[in-house]
Amino acid sequence: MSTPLGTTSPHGELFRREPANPILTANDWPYQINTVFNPGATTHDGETVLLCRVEDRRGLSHLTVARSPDGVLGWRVDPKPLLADDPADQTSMWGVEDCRITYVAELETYVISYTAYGPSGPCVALATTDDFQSVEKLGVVMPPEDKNASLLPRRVGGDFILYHRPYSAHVGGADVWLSRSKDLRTWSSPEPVMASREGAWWDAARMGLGPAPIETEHGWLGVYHGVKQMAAGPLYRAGLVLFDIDNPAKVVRRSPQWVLGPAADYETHGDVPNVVFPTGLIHDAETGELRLYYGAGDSVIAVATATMSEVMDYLLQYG
Ligand code: BMA
Repeated sequence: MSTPLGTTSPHGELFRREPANPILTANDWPYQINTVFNPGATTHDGETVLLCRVEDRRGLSHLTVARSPDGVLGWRVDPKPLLADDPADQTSMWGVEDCRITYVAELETYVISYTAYGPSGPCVALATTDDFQSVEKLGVVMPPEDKNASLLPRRVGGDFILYHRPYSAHVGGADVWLSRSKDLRTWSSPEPVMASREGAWWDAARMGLGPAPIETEHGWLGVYHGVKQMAAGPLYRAGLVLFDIDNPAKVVRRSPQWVLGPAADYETHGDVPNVVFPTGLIHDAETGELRLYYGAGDSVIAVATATMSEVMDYLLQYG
C-alpha cells in the first residue's frame, strides 16, 4: 500500500489548524444568531473578507460580511446581512446558504455563487458585488435540487465555467458536474466531472466542490468535501483535486486521502458533529501560503493552512 502521509499536522493531514481557531463564532456577532459557518472567502481593499453563512434563531440562514486585516484575528462583522432570505420569493424563502466567492478580473467584480433554499429544494443562485456593501442579484441559474456551486475566475474556451452538484433521485449520487455560459445567466446542460468513490472510501456517500478553484501551472486546484456515511451519522472531510487547465471537466489529480477531517473539539461537536466543510481558499502569492476557511460542526468558522508547494507536491506524487 502506498502511504501518502501528510506533513507536520498532528493528525497526519496536509493542512494545519490555526491555533486561534475557531476564528469566528456566534459570540462575535453584533446581533443575536444561532451559528455561523461555511464562509466564502476573498480579499478586498487589502483585507480578508468572509461572507459567512449565519443561521438565525428561526433556523433560516443569511450571508453576512466579516473583515480582518490578516484573515485570522481582528474581525469586524457587519451589522446586517449582505444577502438574506426573502419571504416573497419561492426560491429563497427558507434562506440562503454556503456561498463561494470568485473575483472575475474580466468583469472587475466578485461573483457570489450560493444556495437559495425554498419549498422546491435547494438551488444555485448568483449575485455580483464590487464592494461587499451591496449586491446585484443575477437570480437562480440552476433549478432544484442543486448546490455547491463554484465559478472559475476566468473563461475557458470562451465560456465561464460553473461547477455544481445537481441531484436527482432517479439518477442517484451527488457528484460534481459543470455547466458553461457566455453571460453568467444562461447555462449549458451539466457535464459530469467527478464522482463519489465507492464502498468504504472517505468520499463514497456524496461530495461537492468547495472554494473557487485556483489557477496553477499544473491545473485548477480545487478543494472538495467528501462524505462517508457512518452508523453515527455522516462524516464530512476535505480533499484536493486538480482539473485540467484547458479542459476543466477533466480531473488530472485527486487526493487519495482527505487533507483535513474532524478532529478538534469544535469540529467533532456542534449542531452537526463531525463536519469540516471547506468553502473559502485564499492564496498569498508572496508567501506561498494557502488559507482554507471552513465551517466546523455547522456551528463555527475555522481556518487551516498549508503551502502551495506542499499541496502540489502531495497531489503530483500521490494524486
Ligand atoms: C450539507 C450542506 C452544508 C452543511 C453540511 C453538513 O448538505 O447543507 O451546509 O454544512 O451538509 O451538515
